Amino acid sequence: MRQAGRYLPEFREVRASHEFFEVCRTPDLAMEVTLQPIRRYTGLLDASIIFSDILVVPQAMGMEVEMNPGPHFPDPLNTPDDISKLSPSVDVNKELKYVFDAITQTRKGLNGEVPLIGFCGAPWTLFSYMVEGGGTKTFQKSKTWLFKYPEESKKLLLRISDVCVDFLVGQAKAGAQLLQVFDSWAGELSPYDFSEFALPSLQAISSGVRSKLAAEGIPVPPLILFAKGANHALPLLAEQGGYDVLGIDWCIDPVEARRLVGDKVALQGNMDPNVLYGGKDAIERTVKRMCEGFRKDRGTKGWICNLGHGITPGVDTEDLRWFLECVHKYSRN
Ligand code: 1CP
Repeated sequence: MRQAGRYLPEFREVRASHEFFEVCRTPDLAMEVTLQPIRRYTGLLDASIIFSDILVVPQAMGMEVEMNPGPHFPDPLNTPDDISKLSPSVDVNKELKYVFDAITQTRKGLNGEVPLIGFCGAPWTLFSYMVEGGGTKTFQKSKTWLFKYPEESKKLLLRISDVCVDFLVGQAKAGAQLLQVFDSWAGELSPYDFSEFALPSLQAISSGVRSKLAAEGIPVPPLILFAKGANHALPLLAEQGGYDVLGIDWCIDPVEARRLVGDKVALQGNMDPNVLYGGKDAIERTVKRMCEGFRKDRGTKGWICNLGHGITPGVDTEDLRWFLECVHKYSRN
């Protein structure tokens, strides 16, 4: 997850001759970079994630997004009046067909080796990019919206949810076998504001995806939510979120996370990705402790081993292999 490709030389090679969104929009290229880690780490990975980005949803809603090298919106939503600049209705089957095509093609390319995860960004995280016009450390503009225009903010958040529902439903139909929602900036909100602004839009996604797929007689794949930094919300999300799996970052101990969610959900996580810079001994020690923390007898719902956020570009590919080998070794029992 998280711009993970960049640590791989074979990914950087593809990017040297293709723009970021060109890779997203070209099913052959999206499949190629999705398969790269699966090929390199044969037998060590249990799932793949489709190559795309959370920002394809704002694009589908009518906003221009550049990647140079981080996301940049030349014309962000400065005030609620700017909402009128968004497309009044979004036909995801037209606007995001390229993602669906990439998923179907990648499923064929994977040939049953590992399942394929589809994903989207969470409304609050997408809202912050659409309002700020890119990444931010202060969240000044998006917080101004929340506190100055709370009703308009809620409306926009739910409007983004509607697009996310159709997008995830389309990904499931195209062949995605799990669906993950990334709320990367959930931790920027107070517990009160998380419940007020982020939670309703996350619930709208889980309930919308479940009911729309059920209405068409299509099995609902497991739904994963990663609300980074919002560990305070784990009990609430386990109880009311509507997701099967909750991702956790490294700022919570696995035993504590399991205690907070009980047996309601599976957990996914949570090693600090920066441990990958610490060398083989540090990686082994940390993986061993993580596996012990998520031990099976601590809960009947499972654990998906993952990092607590994405792999950063400087990670050594052989240190990552060592991480995966340690996971297999210490999670066996
Ligand atoms: O030049 C490049 O290749 C850009 C690097 C890159 C990549 C490889 C970006 C730009 N996006 C991606 C792919 C991507 N993004 C995936 C596919 C799997 C993978 O290769 O990692 C996924 C799941 C994402 C999701 C994503 N994009 C998130 C949610 C997860 C997270 O990181 O918290 C977010 C916040 C984004 C926005 C984004 N896209 C790219 C960058 C550099 C950023 C973050 C910028 C910022 O910090 O604001």
